[in-house]
Amino acid sequence: MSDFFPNIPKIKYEGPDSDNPFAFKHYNPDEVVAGKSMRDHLRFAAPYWHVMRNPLGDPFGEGTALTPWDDGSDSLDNALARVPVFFEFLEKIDIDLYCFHDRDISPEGKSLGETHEMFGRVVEEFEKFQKETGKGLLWGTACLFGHPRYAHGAATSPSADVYAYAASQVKHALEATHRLGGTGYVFWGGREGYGALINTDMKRELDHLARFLHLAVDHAKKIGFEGQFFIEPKPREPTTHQYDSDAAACLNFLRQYDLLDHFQLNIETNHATLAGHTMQHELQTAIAAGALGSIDANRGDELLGWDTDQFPTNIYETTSVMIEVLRMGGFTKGGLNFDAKRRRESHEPEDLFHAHIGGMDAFARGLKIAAKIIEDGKFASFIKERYASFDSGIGAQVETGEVSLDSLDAHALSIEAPSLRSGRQEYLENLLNSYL
Ligand code: XUL
Ligand code: CO
Repeated sequence: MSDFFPNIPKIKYEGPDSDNPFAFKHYNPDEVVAGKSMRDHLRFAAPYWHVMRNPLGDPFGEGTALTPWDDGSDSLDNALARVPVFFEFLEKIDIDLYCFHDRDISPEGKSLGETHEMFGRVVEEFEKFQKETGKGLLWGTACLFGHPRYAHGAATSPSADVYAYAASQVKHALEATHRLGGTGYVFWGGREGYGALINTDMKRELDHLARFLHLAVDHAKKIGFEGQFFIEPKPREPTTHQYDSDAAACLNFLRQYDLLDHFQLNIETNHATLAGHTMQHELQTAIAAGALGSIDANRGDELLGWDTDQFPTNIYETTSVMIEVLRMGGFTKGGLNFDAKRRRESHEPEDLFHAHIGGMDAFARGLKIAAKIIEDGKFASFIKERYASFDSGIGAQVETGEVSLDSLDAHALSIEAPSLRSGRQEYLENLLNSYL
């Protein structure tokens, strides 16, 4: 394999005492934690859009990323030339899986037919490199938000022709995902929302979106794709209001339109915080509905308040994420996709490695700490005890549905007024810190 990162060695585990910046200090892929290797627990994936296509611009300045392998053109040849670079990156960073949007791996052609043709050619190249390297696809998706034709939405566009274009892209992206053995397919509805209600028929747009997702489910059946469909919630950015604004909104939509059997959620940390929730809140909301599927691992900047897609480095947060992942019994078709980019100032290829090493080590620590917390069972037994009044007597009857307002009224009248018990939040926060 050619060498696009000549000064970067293959990244290996050297342990917490190592001062080699190009080594893992905590991520030891084959080490077994809670009955499974770290590699299998964490199922890391790298996103093509950030690793290969993000120029690192911001709203006030152009991109800074140094990409000596890229001629800067939107040609098919350039798209093909990027593929070996990406697979070399995956090899060196020791990440087994990746994710892509159709339009970040191949360009838009002069016609839709030409676009699909070029896409097919690049997918062939991915297939070849997957075979050579043993890397696999976590999930694919279609970019239904970048092109100006989607300015009013894709599946929620007021134009039926735009809707058909979007459907055509999904058909091809889904078929490519199937061909590449992807275990999932994501919908992130970047433009599926509105800028203003004054020109919008919300009910019709929601109906169209649901129909669109059903069409994808039908097509998956037709082609034999058995991967998992995911919706990725995000509030605002880019639209004023996005229909998939948070986990609860997505679940309600999926339930209303009879889609809950076919979809799970792909929860992203920075989207959770933009929605005014913690990541753990979004994860628990999804888990409570049996619908947590996958995670886009990153973090926001508390001082900025937009989708900065930074690499996850906060051990407190990675621990809380891994507690939820372990509690749900681990990933099946999902994984931890680093939907994260370097800062504009970190523009050299080696920064890609520092960024991913940091994210992987932060999640490795989170995994180990979470496993210990769960093994010790102190939090679980505290919470169990806190709800113990529902384990027997009137509480148990509430849970089994054997009560009425009359029987609860009679019970309340027959007892002493309930005493107030402490929730011990600060005690538990101290206990949590003792593990970190
Ligand atoms: C956008 C975002 C997307 C999805 C895939 O904020 O997170 O990159 O992950 O479309
Ligand atoms: Co994402």
